[in-house]
Amino acid sequence: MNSVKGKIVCITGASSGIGAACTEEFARNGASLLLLARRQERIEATAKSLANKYQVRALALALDVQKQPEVERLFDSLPAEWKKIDILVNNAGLSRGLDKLHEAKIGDWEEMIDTNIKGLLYVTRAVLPLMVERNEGHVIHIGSIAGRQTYPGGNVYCATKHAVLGLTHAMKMDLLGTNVRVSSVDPGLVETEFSSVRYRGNEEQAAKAYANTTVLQPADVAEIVLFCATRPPHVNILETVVLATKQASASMVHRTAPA
Ligand code: NDP
Ligand code: 8X3
Repeated sequence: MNSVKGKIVCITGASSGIGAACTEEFARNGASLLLLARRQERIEATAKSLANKYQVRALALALDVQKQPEVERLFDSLPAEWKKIDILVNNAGLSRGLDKLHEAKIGDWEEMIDTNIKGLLYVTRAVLPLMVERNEGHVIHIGSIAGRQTYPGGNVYCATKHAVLGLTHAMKMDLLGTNVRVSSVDPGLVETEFSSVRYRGNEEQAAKAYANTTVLQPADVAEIVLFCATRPPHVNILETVVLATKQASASMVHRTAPA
């Protein structure tokens, strides 16, 4: 096992769901954590609590990954002791709506593309050059089963996650000859705020995604992210698909009663 103790791990979207679970998992294993998200109070509280609980270093900084100049400024102005990022977890992402393509709101597309593709690229572009220069590091994307299949109304969200998988493969080629690793961890349904965000706070609608079945929990995904990060340096897990036992594909979920 390649320990993450003392390594600097930067997690985008650390304020909720999978990102928050990754934060806890890496802290439990002794990493130093750079937490990024827009909801600063949340990540500040998490940073404080993890620092106390696991005696690790944790820094929380507000960031909207859609804003390229802000992304660049944040990484440029990191304190010296935080600049050497060993592991970047590109987790920040969202979906908006499940409208048919010909009925969807353009603004929803912009938000998903700007966050899930462009945001991921902005952060990666800011962090990766130093990894390449140091000839070490690991970028882990949180993709999705939606990056391999589609489902009704998933159109643009699925396209953004297909892009993430494509970028993973492209980066692997660009990084060939360096020791920098890249992985995509692609889960199916995970119980987080994702559905609430998709339905803009309609909790009744959101709950249906996870009703009458057993889906993955954020910690299930975080364990896999840690597993990828802790392989020996010569091992690069490129892709991982993880589904709940009760999910067979992006659109097939076994439920005990109609949701
Ligand atoms: P959550 O809604 O619980 O978490 C999403 C996180 O992304 C939040 O911390 C949010 O922070 C952050 N985020 C969203 N937009 C931005 C932005 N513009 N700038 C910075 N941070 C942002 O959902 P999940 O934990 O489920 O989602 C995490 C990732 O997992 C996403 O990429 C999602 O596509 C993917 N995924 C989710 C699955 C699921 O079923 N839940 C399955 C497969 C993949 P804040 O709002 O504070 O900025
Ligand atoms: C999130 C899970 O099934 O809504 O990527 O696409 S799903």
